[in-house]
Amino acid sequence: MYKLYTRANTGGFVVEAALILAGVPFDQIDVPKGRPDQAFLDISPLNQVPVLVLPDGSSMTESAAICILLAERHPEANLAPAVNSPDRADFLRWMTFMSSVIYSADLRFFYAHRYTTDPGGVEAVKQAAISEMDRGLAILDAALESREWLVGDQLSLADIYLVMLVAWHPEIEKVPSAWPNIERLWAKLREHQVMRTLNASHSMWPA
Ligand SMILES: N[C@@H](CCC(=O)N[C@@H](CS)C(=O)NCC(=O)O)C(=O)O
Repeated sequence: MYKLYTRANTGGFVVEAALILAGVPFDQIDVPKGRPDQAFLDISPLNQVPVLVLPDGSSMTESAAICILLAERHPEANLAPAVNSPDRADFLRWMTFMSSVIYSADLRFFYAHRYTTDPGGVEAVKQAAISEMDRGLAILDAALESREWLVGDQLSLADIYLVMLVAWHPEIEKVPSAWPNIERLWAKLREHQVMRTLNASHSMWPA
């Protein structure tokens, strides 16, 4: 059985969504923020969630990689375009783009003190992080132009990953006017039954 180490309103959101959509049973362990125990550090050396322990007992970090693996292991759930689908390249591209560009910009905003040795520089790190989020979201908004879904012609984990990231934007009120295509996707996912259920425990956005 899978075991998901997570915490509300973190990257564990999309992994939990993937497991639920795949219809596979899993144990969920809440990892409180703060001082970790050694057992958790052994599977997550950066003390970050999510961590997924696989049925064979091995474990992995990195939300995008976890999503890609779950989609591969549960093809019947259509969590992503199939490995040989023409849409696969877009899926891999956007998952990696979102985790490397936007998720990391979120971390620079929320953990700004880690990204400067100048105590007076924290605000500048935060502002630069917002600019980088905005640059990435503009690219994704353009990719969504005239498309219902980010990848292919149906919901995939890329859409859920994008909505998770946009929900963390520190200037959330600007989403509808700045990125109308992302807002359109988000509005649709806010009505999705699994997202509604998950949001009740994660409080990613106002119900
Ligand atoms: N690259 C990792 C980032 C994971 C991450 O930064 N998780 C945050 C929560 S969203 C965390 O656990 N932060 C605690 C910390 O960095 O101390 C991923 O994509 O899974």
